[in-house]
Amino acid sequence: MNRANPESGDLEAWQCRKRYNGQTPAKEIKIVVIGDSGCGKTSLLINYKDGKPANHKDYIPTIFETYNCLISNGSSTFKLSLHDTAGQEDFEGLRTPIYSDVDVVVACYSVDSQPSLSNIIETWIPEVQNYQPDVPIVLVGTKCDLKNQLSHDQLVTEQEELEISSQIGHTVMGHLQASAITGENVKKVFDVCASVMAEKLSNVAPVAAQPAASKPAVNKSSKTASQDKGGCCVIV
Ligand SMILES: Nc1nc2c(ncn2[C@@H]2O[C@H](COP(=O)(O)OP(=O)(O)O)[C@@H](O)[C@H]2O)c(=O)[nH]1
Ligand SMILES: [Mg+2]
Repeated sequence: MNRANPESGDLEAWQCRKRYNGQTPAKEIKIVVIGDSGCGKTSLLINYKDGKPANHKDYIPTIFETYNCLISNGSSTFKLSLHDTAGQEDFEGLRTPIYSDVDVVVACYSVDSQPSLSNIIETWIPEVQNYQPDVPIVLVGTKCDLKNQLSHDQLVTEQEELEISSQIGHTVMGHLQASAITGENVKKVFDVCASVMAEKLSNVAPVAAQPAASKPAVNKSSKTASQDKGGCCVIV
């Protein structure tokens, strides 16, 4: 999908508006990114916003301001409204207002942190579902570049990832691994969010969602292709 910031007034946004013939976005999609502190939420959002890989030396703000951009799959154009939960990880009372009217939740864990994966099911999903029981979830294993650097026992296992996904159940609409350092799958995370909404609006089961929504499984073809490049797998 193509994207541009409609408010920035920059060349890309102008080209985007021109390409869509001034078309009004079909819907604003509110996306909230949750997960343990340090798992890489802000980096993921910054990578998506800037369209380039993050650098370890880059300054990562604690708070990522709400960011709006247009995204189009050719037939529909959406305005994405991206919300970080920066700095609020330890304060549930501060977080809960953000769940109001959320359309899609991006739930992040880091592939080098088993506790961050466990907390998806122990903390994050129960909290979100307390406010929005049926909200679609896109599960994201962040920092997947570390899979090439760390030993097997320093990483969460695929079995553990699939178990958490299956425990969440039918609201998981996609399960990916991404890296804000290499940029692997970052755009895809938000493409999946938009396609979930597009399908929801057209009342058809999301294509990308079907395997994860029924029974999470590794997409063998994606995995093989990306592993060939030494990249990250897509678990949808
Ligand atoms: N290797 C690696 N490190 C990352 C990645 N994303 C974030 N980090 C690092 O993880 C730390 C926490 O990132 P941040 O985005 O602030 O996490 P947040 O607290 O969840 O928002 C920072 O030191 C980042 O440089 C990634 O994709 N790969
Ligand atoms: Mg942050």
